[in-house]
Amino acid sequence: MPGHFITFEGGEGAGKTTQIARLKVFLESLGNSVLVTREPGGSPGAEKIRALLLSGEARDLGPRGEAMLFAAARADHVDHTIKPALARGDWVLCDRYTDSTRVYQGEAGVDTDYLKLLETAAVAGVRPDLTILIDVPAKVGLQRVARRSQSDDSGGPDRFEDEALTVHERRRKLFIDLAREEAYRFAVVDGTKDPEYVATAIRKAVSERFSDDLTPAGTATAAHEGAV
Ligand code: T5A
Repeated sequence: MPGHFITFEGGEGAGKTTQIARLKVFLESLGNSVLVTREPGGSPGAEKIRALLLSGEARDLGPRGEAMLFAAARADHVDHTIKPALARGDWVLCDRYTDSTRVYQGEAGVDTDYLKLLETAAVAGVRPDLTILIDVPAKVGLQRVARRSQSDDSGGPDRFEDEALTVHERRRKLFIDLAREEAYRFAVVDGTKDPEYVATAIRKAVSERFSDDLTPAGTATAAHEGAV
């Protein structure tokens, strides 16, 4: 498909949403069409499943059942949002994708082969071209989330934030392990730095990975011709 698919991964409060917004502005400034989306969610059907998952209402299904719901949400998201956008030639920036399932549901004890089966069925061949892992110590991310909750009154921790610090640290390690195993598609960025530093590192990773594609086909020529 003609589009570009970039996923953002990391623990709670790593800064994914903040950095996706910045990368969108950068890509649009070059004349690209950008779609920002998220998981779980990103399509009407998947947003309904998101509400179930994050409220904790699905917790009684156990980690295997929750993994199935994440996969069902992903299948709907891929079919109704991601694939059409990539087919149009958009840059798709997605807040979490398959690596979050591997890490969160994997850490919760769901069998790796079972997760692979669900993943293959849900993504229908739609794999990220680049995955940005924003790495922060779990404590730093959780403190940011707690500060944000106090300032915007958004309530307490959701189902997956509400775990012991050791669980969050294990998730962080699993993300790092994945980035090492699949280094061909990962860029790891230090998320403890200030937002502008992190944004610069992400733009560098994107520019390196997509050096020939950052400007939509024809735009550079047209701009040049206009200038002459
Ligand atoms: N999940 C998800 C699974 O278990 N399995 C799956 O398959 C999938 C897809 C989703 C939850 O679902 C789980 C994982 C999650 O627990 P969510 O509400 O979408 O939950 O939550 P998150 O994706 O974790 O999003 P957060 O909003 O919590 O974190 P972000 O987006 O990483 O962080 P952001 O940008 O909102 O920043 C958080 C705060 O920090 C500040 C921001 O201003 C904000 O206040 N900040 C910084 N402060 C200092 N320095 C920086 N560099 C900063 N960057 C941001």
